[in-house]
Amino acid sequence: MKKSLRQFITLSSLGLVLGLATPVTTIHASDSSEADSQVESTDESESTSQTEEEYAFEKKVTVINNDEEEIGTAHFTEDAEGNVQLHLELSGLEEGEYGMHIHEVGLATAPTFEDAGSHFNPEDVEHGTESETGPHAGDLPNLIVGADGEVDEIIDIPNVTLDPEGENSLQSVDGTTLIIHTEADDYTSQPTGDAGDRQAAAVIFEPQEESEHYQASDDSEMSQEDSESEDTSDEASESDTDSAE
Ligand SMILES: [Cu+2]
Repeated sequence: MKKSLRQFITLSSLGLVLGLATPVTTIHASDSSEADSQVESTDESESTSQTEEEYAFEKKVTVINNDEEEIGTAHFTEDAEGNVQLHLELSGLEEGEYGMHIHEVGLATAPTFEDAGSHFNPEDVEHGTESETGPHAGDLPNLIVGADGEVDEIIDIPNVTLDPEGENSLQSVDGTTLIIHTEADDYTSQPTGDAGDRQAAAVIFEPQEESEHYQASDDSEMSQEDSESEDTSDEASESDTDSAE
């Protein structure tokens, strides 16, 4: 009994010693861990974007062809300095050189993609890098597709932003669409570079509610699919009127 008591005392005094010692270390520990966690937390918020290479903004969209088949992705990114890039990964294209632009409406209905409108040109200048006042903000270099039909390219887009508050923002009221044409852009012909028809497209940003092009895409799809629920809501509104009477 005595032994165990002594052991207890020894242990508890040891604990005291440790207990005395620990606050000192804890202060250090908590100080450093706080500092660590602060660094970590700032790191974390940065690292979320850091994993995406510090993108301030990004938008990844699916590219479709005239048959509405998915042929790849277009990944738009903007770093903290406002440098916008497009990483284009496509497959199944025919070998060739094709005009490529960002167009001014965020709609792309196959097969023609005509609803994407004209080139994105918020500064109202001429088309093409070889024009006097151009190029359009949405003008891009021709896309070169090799014999394998694959594209894996990073393209700088110098005169736009993904920042909805910024100038020449791709998040414009009418939205924006990436279009790949069937012919090469000659960089001079007005207003389109004589790039032919449209063989592929990717809506980058859809038209916003205040746009005349706004289609409430998801909702309208929903209501088309759920015509039953539309009926019910009609009934509900009818019964509302009934009850109001
Ligand atoms: Cu175009």
